[in-house]
Amino acid sequence: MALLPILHYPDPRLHKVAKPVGVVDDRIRKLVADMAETMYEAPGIGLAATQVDVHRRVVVIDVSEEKNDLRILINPQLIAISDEQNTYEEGCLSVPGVYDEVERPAEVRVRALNLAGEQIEFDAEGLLAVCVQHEIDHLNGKVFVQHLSLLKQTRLKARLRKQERELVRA
Ligand code: QAP
Ligand code: CO
Repeated sequence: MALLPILHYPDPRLHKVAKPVGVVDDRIRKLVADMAETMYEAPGIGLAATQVDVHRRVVVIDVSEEKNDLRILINPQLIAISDEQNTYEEGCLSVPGVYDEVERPAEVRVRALNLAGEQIEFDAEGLLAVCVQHEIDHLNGKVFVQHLSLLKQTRLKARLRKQERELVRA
């Protein structure tokens, strides 16, 4: 097990599109173990491989209070989305300290592979639905702030670049 460094927005590598996993082998299982450790340590409720600079379609999620309900999604897809939309104040381990409201479908049906390489399907609503959609966005190179207005994105980029510069000098 190992903690993996997390990329921070506006790093251009966050916009790479991840490739599907062909075979769920030991390399993927090691990646999943390291991603789960990294997510729990942060702590966070979801992490996509893109955020640790691995451009494969792998996601880990745990939205439980007790942190004992790890979901591993390999090649996840939304196979149905509700017309009903919900708004949630999202954050991201790749955009620390920044939270803003994003509107998305309230309910989704998800298809993915598990660690055994078997196809799974489930319905998600509430926080889990938000998290699945947020993480699939990462695999497609999209960070949640890209759902915000262009004015907000421009201001945020400027602020985060300045912060990063000050950190480097300190
Ligand atoms: C994505 O986000 C998500 O700013 C997962 O300083 C967020 O785990 C899905 C975190 C909200 C659904 C709703 C953020 C940790 C963790 C921070 C996270 C921070 C420390 C974010
Ligand atoms: Co995120």
